[in-house]
Amino acid sequence: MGGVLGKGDSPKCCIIETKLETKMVEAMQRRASEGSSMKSFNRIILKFPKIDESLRKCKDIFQQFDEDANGAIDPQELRRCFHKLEINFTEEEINDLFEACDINDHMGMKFNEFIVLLCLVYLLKEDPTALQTKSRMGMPNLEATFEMLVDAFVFLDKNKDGYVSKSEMIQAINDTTSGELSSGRIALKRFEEMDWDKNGMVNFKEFLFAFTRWVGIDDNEDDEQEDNA
Ligand SMILES: [Ca+2]
Ligand SMILES: [Ca+2]
Ligand SMILES: [Ca+2]
Repeated sequence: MGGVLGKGDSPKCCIIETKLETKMVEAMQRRASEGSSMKSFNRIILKFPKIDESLRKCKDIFQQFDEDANGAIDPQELRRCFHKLEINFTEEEINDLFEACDINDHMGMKFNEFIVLLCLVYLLKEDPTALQTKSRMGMPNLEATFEMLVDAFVFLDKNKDGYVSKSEMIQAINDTTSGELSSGRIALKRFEEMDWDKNGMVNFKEFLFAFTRWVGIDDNEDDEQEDNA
């Protein structure tokens, strides 16, 4: 199970864990070269409620593809979902995405995992040759929200390497809350919340999962069903 990591002696050599992560970072670097329309970290925070609202509406899409209504999207359901949305990913790419986003190893996408997955698809589907106006997934409203999230990440990733480092996070927050003594500590706390694998770098997937937690989309994780298998 999982990606083949090669020699894992040094944590630093494992920054790029999987082919999917490589693709994700490359796509983000391409996107970063276009720049960000975000002007400050505050602007990003001001957009939170709007992003939250839009992602919650995505629940309909989730329910539509959760064909057996068991509260999770399994690999078969995901394949049919991709087919319906005309997302032409290979079997391997779909499996990699599933594994990367199924963080609880339940063999099913929960709602917040599904959102993260769709947003990654949005990023990966970027076609530099396509017209700007062309919808990538046939869900323009949701895609506009995903674009905001990508844009926010690009804003934070000052050196455009596809990762947000701790110092980039501190810089972004310090620029916003000048003079506040606690701002550095808040930045660090935010960063630690995002950097799940504690490798000192936050990739877009980690950013998205942190985001769904901040806006409270995984609030209802408490009432997840017991596994009766
Ligand atoms: Ca299901
Ligand atoms: Ca960076
Ligand atoms: Ca990390």
